[in-house]
Amino acid sequence: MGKKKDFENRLERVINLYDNLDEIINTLPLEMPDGARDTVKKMIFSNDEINEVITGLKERRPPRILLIGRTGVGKSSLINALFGKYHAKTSPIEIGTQKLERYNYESNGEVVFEVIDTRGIGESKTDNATSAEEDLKHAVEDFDPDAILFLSDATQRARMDEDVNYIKEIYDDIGMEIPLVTVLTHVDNVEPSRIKEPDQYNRSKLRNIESKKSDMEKLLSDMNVKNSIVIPVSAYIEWDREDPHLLSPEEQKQLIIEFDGRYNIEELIDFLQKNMDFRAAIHLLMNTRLELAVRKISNSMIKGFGLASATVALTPIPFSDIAILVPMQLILVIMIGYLSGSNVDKESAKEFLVSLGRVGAAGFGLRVLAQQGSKALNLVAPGAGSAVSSSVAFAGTFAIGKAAQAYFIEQVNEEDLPEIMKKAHEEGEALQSQ
Ligand SMILES: Nc1nc2c(ncn2[C@@H]2O[C@H](COP(=O)(O)OP(=O)(O)OP(=O)(O)O)[C@@H](O)[C@H]2O)c(=O)[nH]1
Ligand SMILES: [Mg+2]
Repeated sequence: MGKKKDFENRLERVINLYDNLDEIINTLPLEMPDGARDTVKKMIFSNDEINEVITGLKERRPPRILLIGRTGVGKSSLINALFGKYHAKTSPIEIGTQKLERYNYESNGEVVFEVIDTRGIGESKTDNATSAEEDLKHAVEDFDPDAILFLSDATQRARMDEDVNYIKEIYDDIGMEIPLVTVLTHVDNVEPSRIKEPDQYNRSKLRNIESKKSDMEKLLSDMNVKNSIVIPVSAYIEWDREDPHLLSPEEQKQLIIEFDGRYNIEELIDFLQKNMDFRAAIHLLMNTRLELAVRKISNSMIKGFGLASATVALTPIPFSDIAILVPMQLILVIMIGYLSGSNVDKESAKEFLVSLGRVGAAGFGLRVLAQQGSKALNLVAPGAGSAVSSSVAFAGTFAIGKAAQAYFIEQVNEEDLPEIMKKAHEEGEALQSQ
């Protein structure tokens, strides 16, 4: 089974777990006071963050990207560089009267990217500039891009002013809601241009790249283009056949990287995944950096369950907070287990939770677990003194989630868990005080 297929199966399991949460909660291997199971359900189902993650997983979809840049600046190359694979383009559909094309990138019959590509810069002014901008504006409204990538060639200083001028006009029109990235392309050609291996860039090359970046930043800020970060990249790849764009999609699929000159593409992916819609970000990562997709989902899940735990502490309930928190933590552990693809079930997740208590790491829940061992999970003792503060509840669940992530996903050794929990607990406390 392919890595991606395997990952899709794991996501299905997580989604299924959520969709059948009722049943799961009713059969958790815990003794719980009457009515506690309903409270657990309510706490999880009413949490916005958890909802958002699950909805994001269910509705994951290809990112929609607006690419702006001159002919030859490297728009098509950048997309292939993002994937590290040559993806065939569907036939472009022309939009409006100007050079505006819409197409998809596909892999194994599946759409991985939807793109609108505009070669507007410097080429539209002569004929009919107003209608070019109008076309673009309408296209953006219809297309609703997740991000705008504005490409400028790092080695063509003379053009940068013009490029920035153009982007400003567009940006003023389109508005500032959409993440804008100014991508400086062709940085492998920055002096000393003989150095092409990205891991061999020397200090003078790195300094020159840095200075191109500051030039661009200054131009943008002089033009009052706010909120655009500048990311210098090289999308340079030599494939095992020449003129890959002339090959058939069948042949393109077979292309192999002969020389990989890509530089800083990871930073671009990272910015995009952090700043675009969750549904699109998951899809992007599934096709580019699968491990990061897993971590992003589990991090969001941990945060969601942490916040739900904090809510428990703030809500008056007729039994001990712990009677609600421990089952929630157990469900979080099961979810992370499913996400990791390991063979966890309710029982083994419970054992994991108990063992966390046994290692005696600091933090809520754990202290309780440490004191009482597995008996702590026989949650029948309601009463006074059992309430916890919301920050303690958040940090405790957060730490347990991080420990599960480390153990199931990153496969760290059990001996390292106490230290990981301690750090996570501190991190959880710091997050709460923000
Ligand atoms: N050295 C180097 N060459 C690049 C880089 N990016 C693209 N190229 C080359 O530049 C040429 C043009 O790249 P494309 O990706 O086709 O440019 P484009 O912006 O899609 O051009 P149009 O489709 O005509 O608008 C190709 O020969 C690429 O191999 C880069 O980062 N470094
Ligand atoms: Mg192109």
